[in-house]
Amino acid sequence: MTNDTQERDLTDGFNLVIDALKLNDIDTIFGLPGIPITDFTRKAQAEGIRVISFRHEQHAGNAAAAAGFLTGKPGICLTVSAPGFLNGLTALANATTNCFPMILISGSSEREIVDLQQGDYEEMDQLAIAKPLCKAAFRVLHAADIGVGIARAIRSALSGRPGGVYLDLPAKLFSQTMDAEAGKHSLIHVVDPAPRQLPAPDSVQRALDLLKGAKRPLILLGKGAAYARADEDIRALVEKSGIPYLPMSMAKGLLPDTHEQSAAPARSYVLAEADVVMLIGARLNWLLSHGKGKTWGAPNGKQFIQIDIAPTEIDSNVAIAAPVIGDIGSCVAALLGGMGDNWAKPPVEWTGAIAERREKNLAKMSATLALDPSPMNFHSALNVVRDIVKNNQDAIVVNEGANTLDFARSIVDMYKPRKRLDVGTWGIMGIGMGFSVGAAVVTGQQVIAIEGDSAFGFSGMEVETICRYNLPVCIVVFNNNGIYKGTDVNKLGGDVAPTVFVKNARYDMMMQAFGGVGVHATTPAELRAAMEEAIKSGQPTLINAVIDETAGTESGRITSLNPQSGAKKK
Ligand code: ADP
Ligand code: TZD
Ligand code: MG
Repeated sequence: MTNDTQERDLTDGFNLVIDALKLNDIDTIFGLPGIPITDFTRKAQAEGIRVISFRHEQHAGNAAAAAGFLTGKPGICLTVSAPGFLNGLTALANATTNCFPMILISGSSEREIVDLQQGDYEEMDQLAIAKPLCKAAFRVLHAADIGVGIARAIRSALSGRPGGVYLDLPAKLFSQTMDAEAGKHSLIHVVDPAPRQLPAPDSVQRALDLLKGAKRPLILLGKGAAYARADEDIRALVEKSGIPYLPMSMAKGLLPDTHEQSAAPARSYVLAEADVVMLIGARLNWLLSHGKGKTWGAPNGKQFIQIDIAPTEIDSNVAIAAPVIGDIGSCVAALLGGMGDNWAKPPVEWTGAIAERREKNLAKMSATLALDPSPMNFHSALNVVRDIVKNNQDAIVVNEGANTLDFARSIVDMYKPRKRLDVGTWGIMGIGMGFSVGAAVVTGQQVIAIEGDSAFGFSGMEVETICRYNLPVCIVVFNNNGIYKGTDVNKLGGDVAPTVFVKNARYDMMMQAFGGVGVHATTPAELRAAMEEAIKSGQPTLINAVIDETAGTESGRITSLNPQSGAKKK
C-alpha cells in the first residue's frame, strides 16, 4: 500500500462528526469558532452544512433552540471550551425548560488534564456542569464512538418530552484517525427518534366521560400542542367538541386567534368559571397561576384533564382527574375517535356568556387601538404591528420585553401554527436576535421581532449577524427609555435610577452601522411605512419606535410577582 492510499483509507474525528450529522439530516449548525473547533466549522461548511456564525454563543444557542421548535429536528449549537460553553449553557437550559430539542456540542480540554486540574487553556469539567441543566449529557473519547454519541444525543433531544442535550467532544477527538470503512460502519442513522406513544384506551375514556358531563368546559392549548404538529386534529377536536379554548402565548395561531371559539378576549372569565379544563401540551406552572387561587375562581371543584407525554408532569400543582399520557397527535386522534358522531356541544349559557364578554372586550380594545396619542404608546404602535401581521400571516413573530411582550401577546393576532416565539416558560430576556436568526435561517420566512428596548439590548450585537447573512428580519424596538418605563428617578441624585437608559437612544443607527436599514419612527404612520418597506424589500431593518416613556407598568402584567418590602422605612 502506498502512503497515498493509506491516507485515503483513513478518516478522522472531524469527518466522522460531520458525516454523522449529515446522515441524520442535520444541515445547519449555529455556533462561534475558536480552539478547538475552528477547523471543524470550516470543514462542515466545505461539506455542505450551513454554518451560521454568531457574535456570542448564547444567541447561537437560542437560534438552535428556535430551529428545534420550528423543525422538530434538534437544533445544533457549537461552542469552544469553558467560556464559550458557559455562554451557550443559558440557551441549553432555557431550551430544556421550554421542551425545545437542541444539542449543544462543545469542544473541551483533554480529560487527563481536566481531571487532575492541571490548568489547561480554557479548562473546565464541562460534562459535570452541563448535566443538571439538560435532559442528557454525553462525552465521546474515541472516534469509533462518534456515531453512537450523536445518535444518543439526537434520541435524547427528541424522544418523550423534548429538551436540550450536551455533547462533549475533547480536542484530541477531532484529529483521531481510524480506518475509513470501519468509521463509516460506526455511524448510526437514527430510526424513529420520536416514536408515537399511544395513550391507554381507558385513560381516553375517562377523559371523555369527564368532558361529557361538563357544563362549562374549556380547552387550554400550550406550546407542546404547537410542537406536536397535530394541527388538523387539534382544530377538529376543538370544532367538533364546540368547546371554547385559550391558547398559551406560543400556541397562538394553532387555530387563528380570530376563531369564534377563542376565549382569549374573555380569559379571566373562563379561567374562573370553567368546571372541566382540558390541558393539551401546557403545564400548570406560574403562567397559569399553578392551577389554583383567585385566577381559577377557587375553590369551586374544578376538574382537570391533562394530555402530556411526560407522566410525571401530572399532579405537579393540583390534582388531575383524568391524565392522558402519550404524544399529543395520538391522544387527540384517540379522543376524536371516541367522541363519535353525536357529541353534544357545551350549553349555550356557557358559550353565550363567553361570546358576550368577548364582543364587549374586543369592542373596548378596538376603541383603544384606534386612538392616536402623541407621543405614540404601546397600543397605537401595536395596532400597526397587528395589521402588518394580519397581512403577512406566514411571517414569524419574535417577542420579548415586559410591557412590549404583554401588550403584543394580547393585541397581535396570529393566524398559523408555530409563528410566535417568545420568552417562554422562564420569561427570559435575550432570546430576541438568536430566535430571529434561527427562525429566518430554517424557515426562509420573514421575521418580525417586537422588542422592548431593554430586551433588545441583551442580544443587540447580533444585528451584525443578521446583516452578514442578509436575513429578512424586521426588528421593531419599542423604545420607552428603559426597563418598564423611562421615568424612574434616583431621589438622591448622582447616578440615574437602575431601570432607565440613555434618553432618546437611536437603536436604528446600530443597524445602519452594518449596512442594514435603520428607521426612526415617532408616529404610527411612520412605523407602518417602515414595516411595509422592510417586508417588501426583505432587507435587514431596525425601526426605533419611540414610545411614550410614561406608558408602561412595572413588570408589565406580572407586577404581583414583585416582592414587596416588609420593612417600614424610617
Ligand atoms: P406553555 O408554556 O405553552 O403552557 P409548557 O411548555 O408549559 O407550555 O408545556 C408544554 C408541555 O407539552 C410539556 O409538559 C411537554 O411535556 C408537553 N409536550 C411537548 N411535546 C409533546 C408531544 N409531542 N406530545 C405530548 N406532550 C408534549
Ligand atoms: N434578565 C433576564 C435574563 N431575564 C429577565 N426576565 C430579566 C433580567 C428581568 N426583566 C424582565 O422580566 S422584563 C425586563 C427585564 C430586565 C425588561 C423590560 O424592559 P423592556 O420592555 O424595555 O424590554 P418594556 O416594554 O419597557 O416593559
Ligand atoms: Mg422599555
